[in-house]
Amino acid sequence: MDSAAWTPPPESAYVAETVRRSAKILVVGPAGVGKTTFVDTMSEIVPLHTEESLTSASEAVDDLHLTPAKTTTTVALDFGRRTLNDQLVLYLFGTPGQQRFTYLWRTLANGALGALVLADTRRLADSFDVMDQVEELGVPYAIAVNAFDSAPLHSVADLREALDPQPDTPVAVCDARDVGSCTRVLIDLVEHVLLASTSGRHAADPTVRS
Ligand SMILES: Nc1nc2c(ncn2[C@@H]2O[C@H](COP(=O)(O)OP(=O)(O)OP(=O)(O)O)[C@@H](O)[C@H]2O)c(=O)[nH]1
Ligand SMILES: [Mg+2]
Repeated sequence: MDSAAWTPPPESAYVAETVRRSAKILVVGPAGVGKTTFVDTMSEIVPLHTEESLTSASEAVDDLHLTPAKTTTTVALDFGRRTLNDQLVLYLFGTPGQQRFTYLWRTLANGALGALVLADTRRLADSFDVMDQVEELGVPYAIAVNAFDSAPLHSVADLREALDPQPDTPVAVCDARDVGSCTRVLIDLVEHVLLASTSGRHAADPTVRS
C-alpha cells in the first residue's frame, strides 16, 4: 500500500475512550416509513445501506403512493452508530420494510437490546404487524411516529389510543430528518429498556466494553 496516500480516518470514526457500554437497537416499521432516513440522520459514521432500485416488477406488491419520491428500498439492512452519552454507544440496525423480508429482520433482531418501531399517521395500522413481531421476539420497544409533511397531526394521547401498545411503551412524534427529535425518541427507548431490565421484565443490559 502506498503509505503516502493514506489519510487517517476522522476522530468520529472511533468510539470515544469514555464509552463503556454498547447496545444494538433495531429500527423497524413498514415500507417507506423512514427507517433508512432515521439511521442516516442519527449516524455519526458514514452509514451502511443496502438500497436497491424499485422496479415496475414490484408495483403490484409495494404500495408506494404515500412516498412517490421514493426510488429505492432496503433489501438487507442499514447500519449506523450513535454515541448517546459519554458512556453509551448505540449500534443502529435499520431493517427492510417490505413484508417479504420479515424473516430476515427477525434474524437481525438477535441480541437487540431494544427496537424503535416507526409509524406514519396516514397508515398507523401498517405498524401493527411489526409491533406484534417485536413483542413476539421479546424485544422491548418504543414507538416513534414519523411526521411526514402531508400527514395529519394527532396528539400523543390519540396516537397511543390508536396504536394501543402496552401502557408503559413510550410513544412520541419525531421527524426522521431531524437530529433533535430522533435523539429524543432514542433516549425514550433506552430509558424504557433500562427500566424494563431493572424491573426484571427483560434481561437486557447494554454490553460492557472490554
Ligand atoms: N417529508 C418527509 N419525508 C420523509 C421523512 N422520512 C423519510 N422521508 C422520505 O420518505 C421516503 C422513505 O424513506 P426511507 O427512509 O427510504 O424509508 P424506509 O422505511 O427505509 O423504506 P424501506 O427501506 O423501503 O422499508 C424517502 O423518500 C424519504 O426522503 C420525513 O420525516 N418527512
Ligand atoms: Mg429503508
